[in-house]
Amino acid sequence: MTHYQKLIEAAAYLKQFVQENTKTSVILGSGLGNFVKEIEIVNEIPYEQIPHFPVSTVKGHHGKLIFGNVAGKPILAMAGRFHLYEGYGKEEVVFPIRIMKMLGIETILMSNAAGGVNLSFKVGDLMIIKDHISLATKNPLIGANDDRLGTRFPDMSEPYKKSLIQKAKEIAREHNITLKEGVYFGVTGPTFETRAEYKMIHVLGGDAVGMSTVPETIAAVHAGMNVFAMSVITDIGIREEENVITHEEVLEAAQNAEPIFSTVFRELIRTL
Ligand code: R1P
Repeated sequence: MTHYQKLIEAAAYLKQFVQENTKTSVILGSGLGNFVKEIEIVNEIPYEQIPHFPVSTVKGHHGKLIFGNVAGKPILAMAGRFHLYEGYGKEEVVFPIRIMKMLGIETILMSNAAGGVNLSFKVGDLMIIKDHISLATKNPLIGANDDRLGTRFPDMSEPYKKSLIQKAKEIAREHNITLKEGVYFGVTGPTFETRAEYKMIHVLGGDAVGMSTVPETIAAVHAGMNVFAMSVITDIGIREEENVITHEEVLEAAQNAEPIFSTVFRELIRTL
């Protein structure tokens, strides 16, 4: 069965759960699953139930699609995403993104836990992703292009929609929230970065580094969808002192920042 046929089958199964006029989806990163408290849930579908859908294997990723309402707007939320380091191929990592397109989603709000590379960042900071560097991760569009999914050579001059970034900044001002802004450097993981790698990422222009989001954004842009993405800075790997990073610390830092993150996402959804 081709990738496209699998997408069609999964989308056909999910169509029954999609509320009318659902145009926005949310992807919840590591430790950010508590955003589901903001959702007035109508349906929850575990990934195992969805034909051809991968399953979440990472702690802090719940593994279900949630259909519901946030701020009175119908949304689709992915509580748990897929990463290349889990052993998934590029088509599996972006499978949900393409399903979203088939279900009528126009705008995806993505989140992730990321390591701080910008020396002015602190643990718990929220960073609007204004751009990304994809060179150290796998481009999901490598291989024969299926024109039904998008064009062979997608433009990437504005992967993260400027108008959405503008709205997020206005929301932050209104709620007295400080948001950083920067470039997300995508890697495959699962190893956290070495000191030398942190330095290299810094020199190359990365402000934060993480193991997700970039392949998803590329697939979303390929499909003609709008993307807004925000990182929670969960550790500062670039600092010189003794600095061991664990996934448990990443989850804890993300959970601590989650209420502020949730405010931004909820209020952004309200405007869409
Ligand atoms: C490492 O702690 C994990 O947290 C981040 C990294 O990418 C990695 O998967 O997860 P998300 O990007 O899914 O938030």
